Amino acid sequence: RQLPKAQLSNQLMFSSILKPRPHNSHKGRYGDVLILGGAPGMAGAAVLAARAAAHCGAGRVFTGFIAEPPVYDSQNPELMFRRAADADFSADAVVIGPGLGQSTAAKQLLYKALQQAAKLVIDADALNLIAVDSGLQGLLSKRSGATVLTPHPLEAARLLEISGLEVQADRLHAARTLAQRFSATVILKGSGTVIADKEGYVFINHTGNPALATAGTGDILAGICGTLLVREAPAIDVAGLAACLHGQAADRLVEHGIGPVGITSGELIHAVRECLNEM
Ligand code: B4P
Ligand code: MG
Repeated sequence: RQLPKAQLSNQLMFSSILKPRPHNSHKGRYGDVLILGGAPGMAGAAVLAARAAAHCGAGRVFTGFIAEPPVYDSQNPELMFRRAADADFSADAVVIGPGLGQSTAAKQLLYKALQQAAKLVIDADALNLIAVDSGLQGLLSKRSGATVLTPHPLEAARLLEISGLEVQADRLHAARTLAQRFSATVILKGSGTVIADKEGYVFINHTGNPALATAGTGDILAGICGTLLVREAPAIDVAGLAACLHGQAADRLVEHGIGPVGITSGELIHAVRECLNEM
């Protein structure tokens, strides 16, 4: 069927990542994704990232909770839950941050995650911990595996030690500075998400709308990004695709009369899956 123009160009732009699944394939081929976070009172953030990972095609999704782990997720019982302290870091991609909190246990977990070879997405309180700890900053800058930081403007401001207003006044500069300072790919979130890497490449994402201005959507983006990172492609392309897909899903919900007010995480995650399969 006819694709809208924007969707067609996104498809061409990301065609190197969007390969069809061979008939004779198995879950081992699509990667293990490990989500780390879920402190007491914030377990839901880690669950949202894990659900998003499962809906983006991860072979297996493990979640390590700082809090006592839920027995299972009744909506997505294929997700595997354990204590963060027992997490197996042999996953292909690790997402650390959703609902992580800033406890000593959270900081220790982040130290460990930064020293692993796995591809890594760093979100939320993991970014806030890095902003105030030079040891963590040193480990981050030395990492050899692909690393994606997903700050919203306030998290970016903490990392750069400037105000949120200054970040917003020159979002391109803020994203590029973060990418260079921490030797990582950066997704600076918000309307007109900026994706930048340390080589100086930049994308500005035009999908998305204020339906995304609600709690939990950032956790979903982190789960999408971790899962797509398993694919063999430059981190900046993966980060661009993740932001594009996340926004496109929200645009679809609004087109269908769901939102912009009151979209829920489940609706967004299902729309992400639809957009990814169409792409
Ligand atoms: P937290 O309390 O740390 O919020 P959170 O747990 O990180 O929420 P969540 O993970 O669900 O959402 P996130 O923003 O990561 O901090 C929130 C506070 O930070 C706010 O109260 C505000 O003070 C500040 N802040 C956050 N974003 C800001 C912004 N853009 N400008 C100024 N201050 C800001 O992820 C949200 C996702 O939705 C991202 O992918 C984002 O790109 C997308 N999104 C949100 N609004 C959008 C829009 N209008 N258009 C397109 N995309 C949008
Ligand atoms: Mg967030």
